[in-house]
Amino acid sequence: MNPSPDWDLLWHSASLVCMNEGGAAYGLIENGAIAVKDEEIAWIGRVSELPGPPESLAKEVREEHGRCITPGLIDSHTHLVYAGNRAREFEMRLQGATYEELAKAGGGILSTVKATRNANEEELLQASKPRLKSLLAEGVTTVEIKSGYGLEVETECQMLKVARRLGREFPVHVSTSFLGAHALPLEFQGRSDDYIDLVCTEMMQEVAKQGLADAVDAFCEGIGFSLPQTERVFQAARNLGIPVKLHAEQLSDLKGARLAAEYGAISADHLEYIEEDGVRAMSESGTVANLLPGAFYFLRETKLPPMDLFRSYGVPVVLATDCNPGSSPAESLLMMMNMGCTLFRMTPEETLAGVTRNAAKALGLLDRGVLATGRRADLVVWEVEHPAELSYRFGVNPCRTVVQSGNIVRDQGTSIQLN
Ligand code: DI6
Ligand code: FE
Repeated sequence: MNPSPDWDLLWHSASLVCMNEGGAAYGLIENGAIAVKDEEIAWIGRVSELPGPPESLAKEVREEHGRCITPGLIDSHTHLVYAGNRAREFEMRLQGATYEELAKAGGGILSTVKATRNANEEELLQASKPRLKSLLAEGVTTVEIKSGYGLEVETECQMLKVARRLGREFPVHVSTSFLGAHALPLEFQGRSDDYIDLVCTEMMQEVAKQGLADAVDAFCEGIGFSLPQTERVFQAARNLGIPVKLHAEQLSDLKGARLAAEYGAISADHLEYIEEDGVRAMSESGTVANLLPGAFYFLRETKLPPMDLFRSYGVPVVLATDCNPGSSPAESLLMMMNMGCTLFRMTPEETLAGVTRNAAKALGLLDRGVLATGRRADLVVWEVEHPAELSYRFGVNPCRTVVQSGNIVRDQGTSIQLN
């Protein structure tokens, strides 16, 4: 006989959407039960296998009447810390200007750099909070946040400090990426190699010294940085022992994904223009494909990322919001799941894997992303009967309860801990 377990929380009579690989679709356990103790999942299985009557097993017991429970959602690519917005630029694009033309004319990313440099730490924090809150309301328990709108030592550090503060002030795990190589600041016009020198030396060293970056990212693109410049950024990161990832093949095929794979990148992101050689290299290095349908949609792109190649080479596919003021002012990961299906022809199961199990891989956080004993207790109870409903409906939020690291942080769709 099992000794009577002393669990903190127990949910039962739910459909457990475990998202583990290799078993039933979605790793589904019907009429399941899941228990949490401290910060971990302590038990998971069928109600019929519980070691006693549910009420006797935990301090708090909830019957879920067939609702779905998934792992906490993971938004693995955002630029949500920034000041200002680019609604005027959106109007200009709708009148015919392209994203690249605006960038070359000193608008685009550089206009957000101006606003972000002009904000102090508190203003930047206040501007970023509503965006994070929107994500959390839909069951996000882990979020990645990049720098890249400072492009000078002090403001890059300030952005990453704000990201870390958000992680302390809200019930969410924040993973940070240093994106100093996002755009060329005005004061370095015509001297992009000199700017990359700064990124690779003083800027990255200061970020590393203060422990502000969990990864290093770069924008390898005609309007960003070249392949050799990107490689210098990766070298500097390698020397400091920081993992790398890359914005690659968003608007053209510069072979960034292949370079990222050579450096063992955890993810390559966007990838609309990637070709088979890049996908093969990613599969060999275990680099995951992070697709960003919000940017594809908002820039009205037409070139689709090659889903069939990712499938046939076994490259795990991830979905994220890319939340940023220029190419994806999106604050809903559920919406990205719907777009993953409608725009990228992903299956609902692939989209859910893309914001759970595979998104955990994109951040190198292997303690989460699936429901299994011993994993971190990040989970969401949804007001849905089948997991396909999560990507099927759009513009609605069926999130009912969120548990982050073993604590109930949102209940019945209302915030109980957020300020
Ligand atoms: N690609 C993107 O889609 C974002 N950054 C990048 O390198 C856009 C950032 C912006 O336009 O502000
Ligand atoms: Fe991005």
